[in-house]
Amino acid sequence: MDANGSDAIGRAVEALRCARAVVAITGAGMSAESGVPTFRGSGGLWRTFRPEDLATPRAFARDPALVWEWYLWRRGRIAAARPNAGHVALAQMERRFAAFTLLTQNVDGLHLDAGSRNLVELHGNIWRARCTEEPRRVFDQRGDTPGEELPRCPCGALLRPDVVWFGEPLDPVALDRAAAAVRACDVLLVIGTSAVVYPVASLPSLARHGQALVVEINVDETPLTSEADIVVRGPSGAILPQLERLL
Ligand code: BV8
Repeated sequence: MDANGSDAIGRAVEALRCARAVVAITGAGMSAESGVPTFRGSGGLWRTFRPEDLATPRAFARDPALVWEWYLWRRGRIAAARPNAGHVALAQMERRFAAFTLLTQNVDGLHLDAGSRNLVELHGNIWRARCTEEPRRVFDQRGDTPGEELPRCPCGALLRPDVVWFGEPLDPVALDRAAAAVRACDVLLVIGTSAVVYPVASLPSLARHGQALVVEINVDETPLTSEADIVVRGPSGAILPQLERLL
């Protein structure tokens, strides 16, 4: 693990300058400076519920109205948010490397809004809804005004947020793409994630079994910190533009 501060930034820039393939994994901390609440950090979410209590199929089966209320409230917070300088820096980095893949756990769509294209939304996207009977029927609800009734598919079945809940598998194609990119990369940036949600939290060790150098960018310590080669302590909205400018 590296000393913090400018030395860490210098070493991260040096590693990136030599890299052909770079992967970035992002979590809720990436959007904190856009005003989107994180899950487990201070400030927290609207209710004292844990995501594990609301973001599950069982919670939806038990009380779909409560789960939709939570997601509609989150959509309201996200609709007011704009990509911050960290999102923009990652979109610019995409054009600087022969291979750059952005893997996000975030469902807020802010990486897309910032212009990132080689992007894998591993936990889905809050602006989409899908049919509970025909999962391939997906609807973009960005800009929709929620009605009084719970949203339903033309087939009559309830719609649900098109995100991955706890206890649900990630899309195997997306996960394979993520694992392949991580295995092949020279530098893995792990940004704004508490690194406790699996299987995404297992990706950094996959990178280290390859030849990758792991750089953690976070305001706090996480279970990954002791495993990272370089630890840059600070807000991603400030650190990422600094890294991008120095490349
Ligand atoms: C699955 C829904 C299997 C969308 C979310 C081992 C292996 C496999 C699974 C498990 C396992 N152990 C346990 C499990 C089960 C579970 C799990 O990991 N539980 C945890 C809690 C222990 N995993 C699952 O259930 C996964 N499914 O494995 O299925 C399977 C296989 C076959 C068949 C059936 C089943 C599904 C995981 C996805 C769950 N869905 N959300 C939504 O509503 O958003 S996860 C939820 O947490 C969000 O998606 C969020 O993105 C994610 C991770 O949180 P973070 O992004 O890290 O955010 P957090 O607030 O925690 O941390 C923010 C960080 O940012 C902090 O470190 C903070 O310091 C930092 N920060 C703050 N500000 C800044 C900053 N950093 C930089 N700059 C700043 N300004």
